[in-house]
Amino acid sequence: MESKCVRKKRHYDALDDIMHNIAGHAFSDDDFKKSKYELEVVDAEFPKGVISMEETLNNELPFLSQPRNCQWRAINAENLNLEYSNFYNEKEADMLMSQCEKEIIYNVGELAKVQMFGKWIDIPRKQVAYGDEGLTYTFSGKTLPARPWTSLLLKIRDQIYEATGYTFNFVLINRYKDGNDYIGEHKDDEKELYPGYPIASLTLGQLRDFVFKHQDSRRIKALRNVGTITLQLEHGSLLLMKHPTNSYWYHSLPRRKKAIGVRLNLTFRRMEPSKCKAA
Ligand SMILES: O=C(O)CCC(=O)C(=O)O
Ligand SMILES: [Mn+2]
Repeated sequence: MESKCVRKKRHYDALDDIMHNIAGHAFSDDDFKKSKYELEVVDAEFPKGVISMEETLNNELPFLSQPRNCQWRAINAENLNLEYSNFYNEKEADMLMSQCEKEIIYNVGELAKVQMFGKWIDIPRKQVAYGDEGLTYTFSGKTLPARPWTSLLLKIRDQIYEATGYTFNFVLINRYKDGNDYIGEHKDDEKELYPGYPIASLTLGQLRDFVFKHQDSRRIKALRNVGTITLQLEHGSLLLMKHPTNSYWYHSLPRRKKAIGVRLNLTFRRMEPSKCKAA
């Protein structure tokens, strides 16, 4: 009879195959719960001495353990307080992007819809949240549960901490398959966000316009004209959105038909666990 270890390893390999081959698509919530449960069981009983995901990352993406040597550029306007850096170089960003494309599992079904004008519609991009257990994120009538951190996401989060001193317990990931996918004007001002804490936004892939509009200048009958600020967020870049930006400025990633590549964006956030709604 097959030993318990061999059975566990076979099981682990099979899960690993699924995780890597479906390349970020189409897991249902049931699949997710099942695979999470099984991975936990397998991890807990897996024999010592077998190469772990952590070691694999250290071998394949060694730069994830090396201090960043990045220059920060301040971008300021009235109540707009941003810092920008080329956090990962092009080669590093390529490797990170391909690893994210292999392992990030996006929401499907009900979790991929939002309520607008009383109707449920598919969001115009793919989205998923990862983070500490029990954290959720509620926007446009939808509460997203955080999936458990992966080793990769934890390493990126920790590297941002090393470089900035900011600690995050949650990351929201958006995948824009091409320039038809977008995110509309909004502020990141949800109740569960820790008040006044920065949001760190890591971009991988296609260069796209990222537009800031002051709340007083949005409508046709705007109160006044505070100039729009358009940034082009580069592959591997990190944008720190600091207080009080999200109290005054809306941001968006508009449609750009000519942009043909995939863009991933990871916004690392600090949430207040007591303010998160149950999923
Ligand atoms: O894709 C981006 O750069 C930003 C995404 C964003 O604003 C959000 O998820 O709140
Ligand atoms: Mn946002």
